Amino acid sequence: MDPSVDRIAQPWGARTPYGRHESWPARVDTYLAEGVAEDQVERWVQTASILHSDGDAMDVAVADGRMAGVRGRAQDRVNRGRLGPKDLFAWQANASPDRLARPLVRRDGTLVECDWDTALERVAARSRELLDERGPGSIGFYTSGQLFLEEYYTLAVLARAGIGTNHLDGNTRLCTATAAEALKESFGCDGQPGCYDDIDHADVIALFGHNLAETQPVQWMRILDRLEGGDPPRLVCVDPRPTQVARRAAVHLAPRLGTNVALLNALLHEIIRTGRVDHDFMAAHCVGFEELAARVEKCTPAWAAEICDVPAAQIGAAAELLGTADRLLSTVLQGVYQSHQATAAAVQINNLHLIRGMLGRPGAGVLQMNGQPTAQNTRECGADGDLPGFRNWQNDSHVADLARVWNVDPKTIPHYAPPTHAMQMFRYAEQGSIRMLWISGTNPAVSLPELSRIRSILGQDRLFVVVQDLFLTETAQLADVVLPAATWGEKTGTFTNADRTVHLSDKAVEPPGDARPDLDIFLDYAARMDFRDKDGGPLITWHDPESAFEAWKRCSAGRPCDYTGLDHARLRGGSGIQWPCNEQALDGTDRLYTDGITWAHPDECESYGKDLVTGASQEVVEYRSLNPDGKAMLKAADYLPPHELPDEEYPFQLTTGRTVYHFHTRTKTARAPQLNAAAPDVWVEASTTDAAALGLGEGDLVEVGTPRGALRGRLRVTDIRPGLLFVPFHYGYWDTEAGHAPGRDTPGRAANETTVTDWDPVSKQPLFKTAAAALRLVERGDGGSAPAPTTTASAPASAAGAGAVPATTGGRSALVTESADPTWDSPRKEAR
Ligand SMILES: Nc1nc2c(c(=O)[nH]1)N[C@H]1C(S)=C(S)[C@@H](COP(=O)(O)OP(=O)(O)OC[C@H]3O[C@@H](n4cnc5c(=O)[nH]c(N)nc54)[C@H](O)[C@@H]3O)O[C@H]1N2
Ligand SMILES: Nc1nc2c(c(=O)[nH]1)N[C@H]1C(S)=C(S)[C@@H](COP(=O)(O)OP(=O)(O)OC[C@H]3O[C@@H](n4cnc5c(=O)[nH]c(N)nc54)[C@H](O)[C@@H]3O)O[C@H]1N2
Ligand SMILES: [Mo]
Repeated sequence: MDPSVDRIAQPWGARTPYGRHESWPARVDTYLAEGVAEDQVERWVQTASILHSDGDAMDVAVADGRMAGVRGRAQDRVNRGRLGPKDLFAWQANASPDRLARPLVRRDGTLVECDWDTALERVAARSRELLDERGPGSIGFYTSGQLFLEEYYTLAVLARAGIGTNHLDGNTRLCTATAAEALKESFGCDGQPGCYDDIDHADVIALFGHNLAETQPVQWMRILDRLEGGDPPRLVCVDPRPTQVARRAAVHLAPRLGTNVALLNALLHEIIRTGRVDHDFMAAHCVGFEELAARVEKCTPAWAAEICDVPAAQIGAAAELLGTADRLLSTVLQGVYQSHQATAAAVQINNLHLIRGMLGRPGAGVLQMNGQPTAQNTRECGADGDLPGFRNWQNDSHVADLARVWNVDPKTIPHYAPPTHAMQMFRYAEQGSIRMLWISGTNPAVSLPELSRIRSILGQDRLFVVVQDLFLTETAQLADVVLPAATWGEKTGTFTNADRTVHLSDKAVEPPGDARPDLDIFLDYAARMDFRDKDGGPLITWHDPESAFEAWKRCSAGRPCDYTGLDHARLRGGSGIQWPCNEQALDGTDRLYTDGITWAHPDECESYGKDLVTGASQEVVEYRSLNPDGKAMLKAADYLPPHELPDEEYPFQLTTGRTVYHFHTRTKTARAPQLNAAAPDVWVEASTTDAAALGLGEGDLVEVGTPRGALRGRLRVTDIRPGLLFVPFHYGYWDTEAGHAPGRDTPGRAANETTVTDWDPVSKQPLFKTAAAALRLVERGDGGSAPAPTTTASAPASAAGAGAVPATTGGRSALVTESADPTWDSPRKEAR
């Protein structure tokens, strides 16, 4: 019998240790709903997880026409059969009784059910009116990192060439805009250099602002397995909270919020000072070293220690590890991307790799991570603020090439200015130049900063709001038209994870009621709008996921994200495959830049770069003089203090983020009983020192206030650095007793009631991780504890003593079978 593990109590399951340069053993995780036996499963349908950017491959069990469980796919390169807690349990939300089953339109102030014809005709009619009266700039699209490739591509074509608007962006702006921007700044083009297999080969793994244990738990299992095998890697963790990553790190640096650039400049300073620089690599592949060396010359560890409040000796110890690594793997995520000086900091991590020549070899790579499962596709397909196929909006020949693919006049594709970013789109809606906003697969009434402002923007009469979702979310409640979407498991399509692995997700079951796949909704709208190409033929010539994928292949041909070697049939059965995949690389490509920098030439690059302080776009002339031969660019940046610093009224720093059990605004994970129970409500983390100073204890109801607003939650006292508060951003109000938005006298519980409308000047990614806040007692907890997990970064402080807070467990309903597969040797060979 294979062992069963409570995967709420043990999110990472049992260990399968392996040594450096060995291949990661398979372990197949299976969860079947209570009462369903394996022989009752009628079919297993191939897919991958849609609750983070890892792309954990799995099969969905179907019994009686319904989803009944999931099982990891041992043959997949990404997870070798393992699944994380959300992968295992969140599929249950698909069958939730409150799924939207019929379109809704607003009549006399209330949303009422209608048929598709009525709903889509209303959207098309409003679009036509606005196009006539105000032009394409009055229509905006705000999409997601959670739809499928085929859907984004269709949306990009209909918005950019059909409507002709420049206002199309994704919630990827909140998520991986900085990842994309940092890659463009350093390598001239988006595209993840490294891959997950680098975990097998690295001797030092550095995680910058990345709580991998909770946000990509399966790759954390891989690191845990290496930590218990031969020649384990040493970890460097840069995170102000005591995450599981921090607890296992050889060096844990816990800087003040917003000081990443100071810390990184000191690390670069030390590496250069100690001569641990690969001059041959730089001579062959980089420009800008002298400027970088000059800029960090004064950035000693002692200097950074003051700014970051981290001991200089610890900075030295980290520099020693990074400087002497034989194969260094770095990962970067929201502690950098959503913090102050986001792009400037992310670029310094690229610099670290470039000056050490740590690129393009097994174990030597950088992962500028994605967050959302399909954010990569939003970027590639041009459904975020970029042109499809990583084409450069400032390069007329790139625009002409796109126009050729779409058979439209280049003038049809807006490229007079950078594509509008999401924060600017909301500003335009606020100011009244955008009059229609079509929101698909995202819940901005919980996930954007400064929610009172977002609610008032979306609530305006003059703004026509379309929301395409699975549930009547906080955002959908503010819509004029609500379109019920089919989701993962109910539709077929592909998506690409953070290491460029493309997975197929097949339809397993029927969607509820009249809900339709996002692709069908976009195609129906395009047909109603009768978008035409320059010869009068239909602009959009495809009609289903497979033909949409084929259309995308034509657009990606010859581009860095080349999909021409892939098709749906090839992705069925084996492992996911990494792009570029074409005639030259039929089995896909593990790593980019194995043979020099490929996409930075002035004629090829996706971007001419930006000023790291002001964000101003550079022109081709500047780019050509800086980088005539298309090498990697070392771009230096000075540290600048965060805009909002603690003061007397707001003495704390506040940051926000995630827990392993929940996904975003919890539309799925709150509807999965095991996940919901593990973290049913919001909480506030503070240090033992601060709690003692304020006379606060575990479980007290506290209020966190900033100049924007306030939220209330129970206090969890942890080993977080003093002066810092943390609030998970998962909790909106749809499932509260009130069920409606907080008012002036009823503080909410969403973290974004408090966050600031401010963004990185370069990537335009909002700052969710740097604010000043006040903390006060509302009501004593009477010995109860906060609804915060004990298994993760929110574990009670060590000083609290074991047993003071009940441990997070899942019980019988969270038991998962973990089967080792000793026969499994090389999944990659098997798959190809
Ligand atoms: N369980 C779970 N997994 C997820 C998601 C989810 O909602 N739940 N969402 C997915 C998505 S879309 C994303 S974007 C990723 C995000 O994944 P992560 O980036 O790993 O998650 P966060 O919790 O947002 O932030 C990571 C860490 O940044 C630290 N941090 C905050 N401020 C700073 C700072 O100024 N400097 C540094 N160095 N660190 C700082 C925080 O303490 C936190 O531990 O997760 C993906 N995976
Ligand atoms: N304070 C704070 N705020 C943050 C962050 C933070 O760390 N702190 N992180 C930011 C980040 S990185 C992210 S990615 C965002 C996430 O923010 P959101 O994107 O707003 O969060 P989700 O809850 O994932 O919203 C996705 C919506 O799409 C719906 N949906 C799911 N699948 C489908 C589908 O197939 N079709 C359609 N049409 N709809 C679907 C879901 O029901 C849900 O309502 O939040 C950002 N906001
Ligand atoms: Mo994200």
